[in-house]
Amino acid sequence: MGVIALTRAVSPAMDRCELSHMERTPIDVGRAGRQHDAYERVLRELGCRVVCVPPAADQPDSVFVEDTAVVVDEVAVIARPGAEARRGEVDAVATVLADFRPLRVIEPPGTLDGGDVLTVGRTLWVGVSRRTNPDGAAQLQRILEPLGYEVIPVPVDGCLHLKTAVTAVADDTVLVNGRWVDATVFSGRTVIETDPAEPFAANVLRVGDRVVAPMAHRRTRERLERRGIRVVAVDVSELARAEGGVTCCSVLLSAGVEGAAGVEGVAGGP
Ligand code: CIR
Repeated sequence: MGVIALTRAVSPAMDRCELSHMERTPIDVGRAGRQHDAYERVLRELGCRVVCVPPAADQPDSVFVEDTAVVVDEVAVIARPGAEARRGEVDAVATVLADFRPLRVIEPPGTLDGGDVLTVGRTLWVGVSRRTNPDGAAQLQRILEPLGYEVIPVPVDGCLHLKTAVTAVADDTVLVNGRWVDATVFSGRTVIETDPAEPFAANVLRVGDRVVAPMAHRRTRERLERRGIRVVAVDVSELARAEGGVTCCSVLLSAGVEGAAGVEGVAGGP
């Protein structure tokens, strides 16, 4: 089964991005665009069909398309970003996703950023963070548990999203910065710690049997390679200045399970 990767171009207004845990430093938007092009090329080389959401020049963070949706085989859940300035990003993504999946929607007062959702098989860990509130996590649970998914809320502290602190590098293995998330919630799985000198290195993107990881985090890459994990390095240094990593710039979904069936919310459900 193939993989579709939704992406969205870098906005010329990216230097007005949201920032929570990082100092603002000048962003070379042209260079960010070239890095994003190279990222899309890598996804294609790894076998993804890249589908571009129409660009949003006036939405500084729109390249970080991951935050706008959570997609499983049965449905696409349209997120409600915790940063108010980002809420306008979701409509265009929903329009594209409607071609591939029935849509569900996170409704007020819930907030949820896709960057807070780590999916491995039929388990989803949801970071409760400054962006995703308990109501947003509970709505995701109400949407997905009837479909046979287990949804596990996890407190996140000190970083932007759950996936800033942890991602999966194999079905049974997670890459974790234990300073930002309690690694014991992944018990039963192998835990690889990021190199202490590379706190942002836990954000890697698994595509098939490869892991896409930022070039800047050499020591953590070497840790992964020593465990037999095949890593493809990409330069995302300008995107990182906007507090973005490699998962943020795409939404991956399995191809071949498409079906569209309208929109349905869950607020106020049982
Ligand atoms: C934000 O603060 O929302 C953006 N500047 C960065 C979002 C990164 N997204 C992600 O990690 N999923």
